[in-house]
This record gives sequence, structure tokens and C-alpha cells, in this order.
Amino acid sequence: MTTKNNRKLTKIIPLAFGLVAIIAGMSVVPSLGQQEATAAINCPSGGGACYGTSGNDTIYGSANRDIILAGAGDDTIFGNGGDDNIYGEAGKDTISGGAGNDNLYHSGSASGSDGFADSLDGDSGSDTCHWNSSDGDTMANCTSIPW
Ligand SMILES: [Ca+2]
Ligand SMILES: [Ca+2]
Ligand SMILES: [Ca+2]
Repeated sequence: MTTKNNRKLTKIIPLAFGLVAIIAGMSVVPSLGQQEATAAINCPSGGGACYGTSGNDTIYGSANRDIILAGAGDDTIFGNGGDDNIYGEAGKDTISGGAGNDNLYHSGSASGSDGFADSLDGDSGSDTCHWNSSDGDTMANCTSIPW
């Protein structure tokens, strides 16, 4: 009787572990997917340097002066208040300066084309958009400077 029950258990236990592993696997897979999706980044409330990741980010500047470097990826960046310097760096970026006198840069350096059509919007204030004509960058609400 005891032997018979033990035999049943040896069959049931691996099956139970298998089910637990499947359920655990199901819950793990979506969370890994979320890590690969767009990350939301809030810059430090006091302003200063603020960095995106190498992936696609949505970055929110503080009410103060932010220096935002978005990293590679197709980033969406909101400078919000303060006189911000925003660098889209590589990737097709959408940048809005928000209030304040902002400097928006389609790329990370003044080497010309980054190969992506970035969208720069100075929003309110006296803003400057640093763009590249061969990339097909678009601009609004800003003075344009080739960069
Ligand atoms: Ca990025
Ligand atoms: Ca701003
Ligand atoms: Ca860019």
C-alpha cells in the first residue's frame, strides 16, 4: 500500500513541478517583453545631466535646466520647463523643448547627418533647433541652425 502510494507520488510530483514551471514561464515572458519596450525616464527634479538608454526611451525633463542625452534608439523627449539642452543622438527622435529657451539637437555631435529624420519642436520660448537638411529633419517653433 505504501509502495503503491509512493509510486503514485513519484509520478505526480514531477508533473506538479512541470505545471509550476509552465505557469512561472508564462509570467516571466511578458515581463521580459516589457523590458525591451520603451522605457520612461524622469530626469532629476533639480535639473542637470539626464541620460537615456541605448533603446527607445520616453524622457521627461524637470522644471529646471536639463542637459538631456537620449542615447541611441527612437526617443521621445519632453524638456518641460527650464532652458534645456536636448541631444537626440542616434535614432529617429521626437523632441519637444517645452517652456523656456531651449537648444534642441537632432544628433549627439556636430558631425552632420545621423541618418534619421528627427522631429524638433521648440514649443514656447526662444528656441534653437540644430538640424541636418540631408536627414529630412523637421522643425517647428524654433530658429534653425545647420549642425
Ligand atoms: Ca535612447
Ligand atoms: Ca524647456
Ligand atoms: Ca537623432
